Amino acid sequence: MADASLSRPEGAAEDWTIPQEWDRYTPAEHAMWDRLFARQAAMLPNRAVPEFMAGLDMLRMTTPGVPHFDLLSERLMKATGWQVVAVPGLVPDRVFFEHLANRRFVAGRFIRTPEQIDYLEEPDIFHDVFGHVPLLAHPAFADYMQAYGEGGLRADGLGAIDRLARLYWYTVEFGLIRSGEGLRLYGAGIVSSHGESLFALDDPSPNRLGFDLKRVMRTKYRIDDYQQTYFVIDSFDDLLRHTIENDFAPLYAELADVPDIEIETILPTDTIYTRGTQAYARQKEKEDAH
Ligand code: HBI
Ligand code: FE
Repeated sequence: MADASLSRPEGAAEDWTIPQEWDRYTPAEHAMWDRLFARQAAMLPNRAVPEFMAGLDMLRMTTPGVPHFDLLSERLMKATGWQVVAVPGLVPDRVFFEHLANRRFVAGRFIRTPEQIDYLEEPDIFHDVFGHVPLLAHPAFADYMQAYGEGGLRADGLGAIDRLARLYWYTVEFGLIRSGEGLRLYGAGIVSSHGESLFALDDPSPNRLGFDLKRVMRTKYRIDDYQQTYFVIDSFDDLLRHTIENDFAPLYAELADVPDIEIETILPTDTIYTRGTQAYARQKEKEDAH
C-alpha cells in the first residue's frame, strides 16, 4: 500500500508523471535490461500464459535495450487503448487508480543494479514493463485493469482499499491461470522474478487454490518473500466478469465483520490444486530464528 503521505518530487507533474528520458539510459542499463530479458524469455514459454508471450511479441519487447514508452504506447493504443507513462516510484493510491481508470499504466523508469538482480523493494522498469505491460495488450485483461482503477477510486471513498489491494495482489501481481496443459503464470510479480517463476509453478511448498473473489479479499499476503498461497483463475474473461458484474460496496459491507484468513490457511470450501507442504516457508522461519 502506498503511503498517503508520499510527497510529489520536484519535476513531477500534477499527476506524478515524469518524462522517461530514454536517451539517458547508459549502455550498462540497457545491458541490464537485456540480461533480465534473456533470462526470463528463455524460461517463460510453457510457463507463462500464451497471451503474455503474445504481448511481448506484439509490443516488440523482443528487440534489445530498455523499451521506449512512447513506442510501447503507440502499439498498445492500437491494440487496447492503453498507454505507459513514467513515474518516479510508488505513487499515492488515488493517483495510481486515477491513471488505471484512464487506461494509463504508471511505470518506474529506473532499472535495478546488478547487485539487486534478484531482489529490490521498489518496482523498477523491468518489473513494471516486462511484468505488467504485455497483458495490457489482451482485451479482457486490459478491461480488468481499468475496472480495477475505477474500483479503487470507489473503494477509497468506502475505506476499503485494503480489500481491493488484496485482489490486485493475488491476481495482477501473483496470479496463476488454468490452461489445457496445466497451470500457467500471469502475475507480474511472478513473471518478472526468475526464482518465483520456478517456485510458483513447480515447488511443492505453496498452496495453489481456486480463485474466489470474497475469499481473496479476506486473505492476508506477504510482501517480503515468495507467496505461500497462489490463487488460480479459469480465464481472463472470467476474472473480468467477477469484477464488473459485482458491486463491491455491498461486498465490503458484508466483509466488515468477517475475520481475515491467514496466509497459508486452506478452507473446506477451497478448490485445491496443490495442498502445499509449506516446507520453503518453514525453512525460512528456522533460518530467521537463528
Ligand atoms: N504506485 N508506481 C506505483 N506502482 C504500483 O503498483 C502502485 C503504486 N501506488 C499504489 C499501489 N500500487 C497499490 O497500493 C494499489 O494497488 C492499492
Ligand atoms: Fe507490480
